[in-house]
Amino acid sequence: MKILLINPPRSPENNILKFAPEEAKRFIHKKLIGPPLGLLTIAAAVKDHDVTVFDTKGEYDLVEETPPLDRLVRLLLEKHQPDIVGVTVITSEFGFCIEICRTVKQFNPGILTVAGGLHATLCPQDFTDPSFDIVIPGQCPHIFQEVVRMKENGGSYTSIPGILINSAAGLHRTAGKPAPWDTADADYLMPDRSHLKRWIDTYKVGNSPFPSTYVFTSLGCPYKCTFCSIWTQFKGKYFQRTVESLIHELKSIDEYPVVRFADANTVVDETFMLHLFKRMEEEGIRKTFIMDIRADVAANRPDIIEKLARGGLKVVICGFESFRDEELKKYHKDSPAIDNQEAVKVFEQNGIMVRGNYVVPPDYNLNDFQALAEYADRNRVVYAGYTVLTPMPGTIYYQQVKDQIIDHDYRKYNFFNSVMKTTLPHDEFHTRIGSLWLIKKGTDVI
Ligand code: B12
Ligand code: SF4
Repeated sequence: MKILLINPPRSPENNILKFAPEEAKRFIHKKLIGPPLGLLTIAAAVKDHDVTVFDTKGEYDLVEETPPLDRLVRLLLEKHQPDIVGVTVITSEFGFCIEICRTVKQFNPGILTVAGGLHATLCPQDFTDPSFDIVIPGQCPHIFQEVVRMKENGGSYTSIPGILINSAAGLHRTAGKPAPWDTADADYLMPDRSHLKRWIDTYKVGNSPFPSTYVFTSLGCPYKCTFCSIWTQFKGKYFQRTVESLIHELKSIDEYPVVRFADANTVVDETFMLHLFKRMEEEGIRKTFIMDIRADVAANRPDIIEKLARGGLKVVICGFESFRDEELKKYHKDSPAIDNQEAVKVFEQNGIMVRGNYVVPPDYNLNDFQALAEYADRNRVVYAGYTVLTPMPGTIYYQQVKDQIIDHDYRKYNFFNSVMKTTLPHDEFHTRIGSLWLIKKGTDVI
């Protein structure tokens, strides 16, 4: 089978950038770069077939005059003549996934279109556009293998448990439970990064001359923050990889001197992390590491941060979220604001650059903005990010406020646009968040 897996482009919607004062614009992050790990894992699962992965994000970064998406996809279809096209979907890129699948169906209705990824897991009911044939929620490399087998052998997809089939009769879930798949451990499949050679030079963060890649050490999260879709994606379960499988993966990615751990919360099992760093030392693995670490971990266990720093940890992304305990409680963050201050000290003592992220609720008034600015100023970090508290579909926060949502355009669900009514006038709210991006120590942008 010829399989074409497409990573959709980024959503261009960014009201913080649009309304920010000129002097802040250069600091506001415009694009996150990184490999589509999900698609690369799916590619690894069907490697015996003729598989092509196309990263449109990488392509638009690499070649300025890349044609618009529909034209680009048509060119790909003409070149590869696939039997199956797969797309990976997060909420803000859902519209582009529809555009990709519609272009596929116009080109050749016989091509099977398959959607997977976070949004397919949390909101499979959204995939009613006739251009989608099959939706596979969850960690599903084994199910995708079955779909490919069925396409090859001409059987009926209804016999595959755990998928959604979209037809003229509507979107229907097949009966039965999918076979278990131990995605982080026994069944772990290493993402096939060989597909990314063309775009490797675009995967550079900030001023780094070296390309970076993502590696996940775990999936899910044991915490339950109301605005977060990571724990809901895994129904609150947490899956840790093994140290030796990580060592194997890290040894196989020499071309990437910078590694960002993709876990949204990297240090959950402290013993595991220390063991991993000890094994890296034994194996002579020397890389620069970027991690997401909760403030309470740094505040409570400075000894761990010290050891990780010695092993190559250079940048930490830390979700400060708020400077007010009552807000942190409301978000179920399970970590008071004082931990943010402590964490900054611990990271800095160890030479680690911090990217601290605050989320700004739509009901902030002028006094709230002033108080946040003063706090952020007192606790300056090298890179600071200020985004909008957004009700991502599939989160508790979405359930709490869904009746107050006024903008249902998914392209805006990327933390850079308010989709709810703001207390301040809409444009001013975004301008004020834009101004906050000036409050930081460094001059680089990541
Ligand atoms: C790596 C990553 C990225 C990478 C690559 C994503 C891509 N597709 O290009 C980059 C850096 C580009 C990225 C960008 C963004 N990201 Co991001 N990213 C992640 C991260 C850290 C890890 C995801 C991951 O790799 N998981 C591991 C893989 C193996 O799991 P998986 O993706 O779920 O894939 C499995 C299944 O879902 C399935 N699957 C996946 N795709 C497909 C496709 C098919 C056909 C099939 C059958 C199955 C299938 O099979 C896979 C293997 O089992 C997550 C946070 C996290 N820890 O989960 C955020 C996350 C997914 N990102 C998020 C966001 C919001 C963004 C941005 C919009 C942020 C921003 N404001 O800019 C941008 C998007 C574009 C932009 N504006 O720049 C949110 C999504 C929220 C939501 N509900 O939509 C997350 C959850 C982070 C968060 N803070 O909440 N991201
Ligand atoms: S925000 Fe971080 S700590 Fe909270 S549930 Fe999500 S990943 Fe876990």
